[in-house]
Amino acid sequence: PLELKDIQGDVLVGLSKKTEIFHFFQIKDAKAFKPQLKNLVPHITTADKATGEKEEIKRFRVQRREKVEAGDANTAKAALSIVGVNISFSHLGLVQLIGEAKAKEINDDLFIGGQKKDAKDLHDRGKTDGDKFTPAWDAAFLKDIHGVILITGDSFDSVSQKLNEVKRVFSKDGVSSITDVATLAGDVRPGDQKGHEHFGYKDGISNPRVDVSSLPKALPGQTTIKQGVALLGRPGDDVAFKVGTPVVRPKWALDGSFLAFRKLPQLVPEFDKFLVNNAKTDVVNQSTPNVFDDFPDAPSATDILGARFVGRWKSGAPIRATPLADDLKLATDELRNNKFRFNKNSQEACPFAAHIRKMNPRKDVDQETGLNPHLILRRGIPFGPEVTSQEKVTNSTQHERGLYFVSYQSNLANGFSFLQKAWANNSGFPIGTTIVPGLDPLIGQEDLADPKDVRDMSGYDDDDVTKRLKFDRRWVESKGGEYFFSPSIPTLSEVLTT
Ligand code: N7H
Repeated sequence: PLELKDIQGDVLVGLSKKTEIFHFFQIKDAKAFKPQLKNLVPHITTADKATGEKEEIKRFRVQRREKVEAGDANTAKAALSIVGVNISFSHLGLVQLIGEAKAKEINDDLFIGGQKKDAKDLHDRGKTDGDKFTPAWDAAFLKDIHGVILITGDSFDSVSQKLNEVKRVFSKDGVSSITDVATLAGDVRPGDQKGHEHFGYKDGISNPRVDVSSLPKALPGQTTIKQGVALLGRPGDDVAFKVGTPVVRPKWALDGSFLAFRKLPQLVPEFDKFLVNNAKTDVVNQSTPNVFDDFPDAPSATDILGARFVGRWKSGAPIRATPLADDLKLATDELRNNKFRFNKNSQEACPFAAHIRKMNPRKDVDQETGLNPHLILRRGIPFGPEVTSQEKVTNSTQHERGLYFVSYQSNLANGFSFLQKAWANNSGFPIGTTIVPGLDPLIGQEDLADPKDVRDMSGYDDDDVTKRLKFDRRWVESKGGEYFFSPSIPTLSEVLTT
């Protein structure tokens, strides 16, 4: 049976994070690295530990609120320091540890090939030279990366301190067994933007629940996926597109999960400017008196257009349930904010191409065979500073910011890579609609080699959903990434260390 103590915490539960460091490395001396990896295991946050910590944080918050309400100012400032550690390896990293033949037993072509090889098919920007495609990525991601150490915590200080501690584990007599490739840090946004990504939309509302009895019960509208959609070697870990056909996996892959990492910078002022330029002018504006008594905070035309791109208002309220105006109560009510299904072949309430409809087409496709195998566990974090007043005035990005996207899935060709290629980048998805949906406005990438493939969508205007809107650019452009494997704890301590 599956045990939470055997699985890395970020996979099934998610590590608690205000700040997160991704430390990408190469293994320089595999012989020295292996026993050191064994020493790292006690530092790793397992799924049962992560569950306990989540509960501790909840209790802490409740207590703090009570104390604040009672007027205790000192307690209000109290912080809870929880630091998490996880580790994952690329195919090249596994080759260093167990040799090429054994590493290949994992039986996942996209993982074995690495993300750089998948970049062209993902429609990342890049250069073609004969048969060779080099994505326009940051230099670090063009290098060989063997693994990534994830460190999460409540402050940059505590995660940096932990990273130093972890680096000492991989060092003996001043000699390290690993070389740094890059250390990237992400942060939850400040103040009332906490939990929102840089375009301003609340993130982390919808994730599937994995069918494990010791995990919390599903919330209304939350899909429970088979264990094997997230974990290798478990029921539901199926051959790509062949539901019910288990992939052959080696024993050592059991309870591991593939981690897809993407560095996704976002052009926020440019995105905002496009919304302003293309918002309808005939809608009640925030500054004009409001005609709807029911909606004292009627949204601006710009907010409506943005919400139709995402499928949720900035607050997180789903437009399928509240298409005309935001609803803050609905947004924060976890019993209701996921409880909706799309109206098949209709995009009046929510465009087919809206990001959350493309990524989780509830009711547009068959739930068991067409949808559930493609659900992923998202664990990303924003990076970069807040938009400055100068950037706002000039409508142009001067400081890089965006999302460090992280997803876990048992099969990359069913999970991340599929979602990007088959749904986000595919103008014809969802299929069978009378109006061509178009691309996901946020992350959809057109084929740059095909002049006929345009980045546009229908359904942006709820008065005439046949109208199409052409996007003037990509507001999210991948700057790199890699596919990793997050092994189970037994595999970390027994297989990769000998
Ligand atoms: Fe997306 N955004 O902030 O606008 N995403 N996403 N994503 N995304 C979601 O429901 C965003 C990206 C998914 O179950 C929300 O939790 C941004 C990639 C999936 O209903 C928001 C970027 C992929 C869901 C965003 C980005 C996905 C989802 C709503 C890039 C996969 C759940 C919050 C910079 C290939 C859908 C929520 C569901 C939700 C945003 C990337 C997938 C607001 C800015 C690359 C599966």
